Amino acid sequence: MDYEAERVSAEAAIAGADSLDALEALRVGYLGKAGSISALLKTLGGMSPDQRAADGPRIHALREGVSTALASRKAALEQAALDARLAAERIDLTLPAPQVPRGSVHPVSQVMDELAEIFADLGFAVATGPEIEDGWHNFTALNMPESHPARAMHDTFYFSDKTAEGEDVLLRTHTSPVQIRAMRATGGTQPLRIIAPGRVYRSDSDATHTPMFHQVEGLVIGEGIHLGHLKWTLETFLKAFFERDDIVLRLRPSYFPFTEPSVEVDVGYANSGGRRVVGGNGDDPGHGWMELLGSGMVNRHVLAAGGYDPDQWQGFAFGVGVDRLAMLKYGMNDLRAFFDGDVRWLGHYGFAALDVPTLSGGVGTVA
Ligand code: 2NL
Repeated sequence: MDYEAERVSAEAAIAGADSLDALEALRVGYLGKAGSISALLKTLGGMSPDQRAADGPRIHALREGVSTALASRKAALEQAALDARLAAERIDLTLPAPQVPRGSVHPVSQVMDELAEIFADLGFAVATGPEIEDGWHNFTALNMPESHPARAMHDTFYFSDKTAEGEDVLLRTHTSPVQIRAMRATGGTQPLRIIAPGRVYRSDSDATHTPMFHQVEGLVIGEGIHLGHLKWTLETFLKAFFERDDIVLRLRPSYFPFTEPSVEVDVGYANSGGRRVVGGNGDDPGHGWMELLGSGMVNRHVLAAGGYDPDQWQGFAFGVGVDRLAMLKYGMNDLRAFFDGDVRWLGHYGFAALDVPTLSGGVGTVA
């Protein structure tokens, strides 16, 4: 038997195998249990010692040659299969990414950002402070002593403990205590122009009240500040916020413990298909007045509690509900939906993260 010719022909067949399956079929044909080379190996047992000494090395060389050829063809075919797969599954990393659902900015956050921007252009800084307050900063400093009926009217959430000074511990019912803290921080020596936006809490819950809501208060302190400054500031703010020039205000005398005189501010609106649209004179046909803000000149007791000499300094202040402002501007009608966290509501009323407010309208930036 010409083992060498057998090896050459086997190696040629192996080199010509064009798939891993064809190669496996060849392997079984040569080296499998019933394979031709396996059969040759079995003949060694029946040979004479001389013949075995002569044929043994040849048959083993044949088996070695075929094994090596099978392994190298297998590696080549696998490499070709991998190359083909890599070519087919190539990813273009420069293609635009598929759209994925994104979060959105809550209307309350959007309105707070708008307020901060409008008032920044009028020279107001944003002040923040603790939501857990003491009775002195939340009430006493605002001209509401222990016995004051307004204190009971605030539906306050109280904690069970007291401060080291024996004061009540409570959730702030308005952002005024932030302003008291800001006043005291100047030592009563400098004018002040701040807004204090944030969460406030009252134990009250129905269709138009939630136990947590958002308020922004504004405070200006200076020498010679008067009601005219208050009116101009609120008018300028509301025109910028509602993005219209025909905002008409009506100021009515009112009462707050922390301001004297106190002024309630109504804004004219038009009835438009059952919806109230801010703008126009409330006395005109098809129009009305809606209460929007509370404000007034800072009460001298409050100036004194803030560390200012009320004979030298004057100030005005105002407070407004942010949730209500958002509803009016963006047309929501159910306050409770604000805090449900329903992604369908958020998707509908939410703002894109980079939809930065641009409401400054040329008032001019104050350094
Ligand atoms: C309303 C009324 C108001 C103030 C808030 C204030 C703060 C200080 C001193 C004086 Cl530190 N006043 N804040 C003044 C008038 C009204 O809010 O109806 N808010 C929704």
